[in-house]
Amino acid sequence: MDNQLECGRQTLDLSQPQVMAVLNITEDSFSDGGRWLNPQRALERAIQMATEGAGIIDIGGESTRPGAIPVSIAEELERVIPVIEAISAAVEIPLSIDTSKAEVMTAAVAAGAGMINDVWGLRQAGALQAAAKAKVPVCIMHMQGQPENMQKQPHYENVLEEINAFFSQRISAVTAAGIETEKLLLDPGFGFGKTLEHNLSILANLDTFAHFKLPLLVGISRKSMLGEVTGADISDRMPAGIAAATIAVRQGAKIIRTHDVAATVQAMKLSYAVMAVDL
Ligand code: 8Y4
Repeated sequence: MDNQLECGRQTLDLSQPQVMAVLNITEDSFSDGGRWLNPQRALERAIQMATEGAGIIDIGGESTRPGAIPVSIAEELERVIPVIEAISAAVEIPLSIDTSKAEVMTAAVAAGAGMINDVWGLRQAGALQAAAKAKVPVCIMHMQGQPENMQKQPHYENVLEEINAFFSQRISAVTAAGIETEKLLLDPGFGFGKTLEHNLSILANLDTFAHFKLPLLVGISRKSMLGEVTGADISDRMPAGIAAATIAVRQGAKIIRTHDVAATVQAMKLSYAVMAVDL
């Protein structure tokens, strides 16, 4: 079959749009309030996500929201490794590790993760080498600045051109480190060093990244751009998130990272059914 992404022992079918379910194992995550810190609760939620039709579960132990406090390697390992072990033994779908730290990438893949999702695009110490050794797919996300200060004064001459140039540069660096191009996914990083205007411009023009011929992943769910446009607060942004996901898949996005699994899966099924119409 074509368009199958091999994620370690699992496969992700990219012949149709897939939902990446967000599972935060953090104490300070304002979306989940730390409810998934306990491995048992995380496992229950993961089983529910898989049942709701998620194609992959993204497990993160380090909050990357603007202004978040960095987490130590030991703390991050303690949070995510037991959860990855438990979930990979219980669910069939691939797991992704949301981390920028080389040590966490290595341990997470050994524990059963089949993809690396790095908001730093493998720019932190040792990450290129760790990802090359892990031999699993890697999502390269664009971020201007760093989580501590990225929303201070985001500035671009041309946001689309600059993200394009970043992707080109990272593809070169990553392939030079021995990672196959076929293992890469690209993500413009909504909200990571971007104003509302930048985010809307990226969403309106996502198809400008199609020329790389790599799967596009996007994460818009619950983000402030949705609140800025609609006035809805964080717990009330799902309809706007669904609209954004639909706009993205219509332009070729293959993976939608979201907190709202069942609703997004349903919307993606409808979008794909319409996209498959050939007359
Ligand atoms: C409410 C809840 C409001 C969460 C904002 C947020 C992306 C990502 C994140 C993304 C990829 C987030 C780890 C930020 N966003 N990875 N990670 N793409 N690949 N904020 O857009 O969800 S964390």
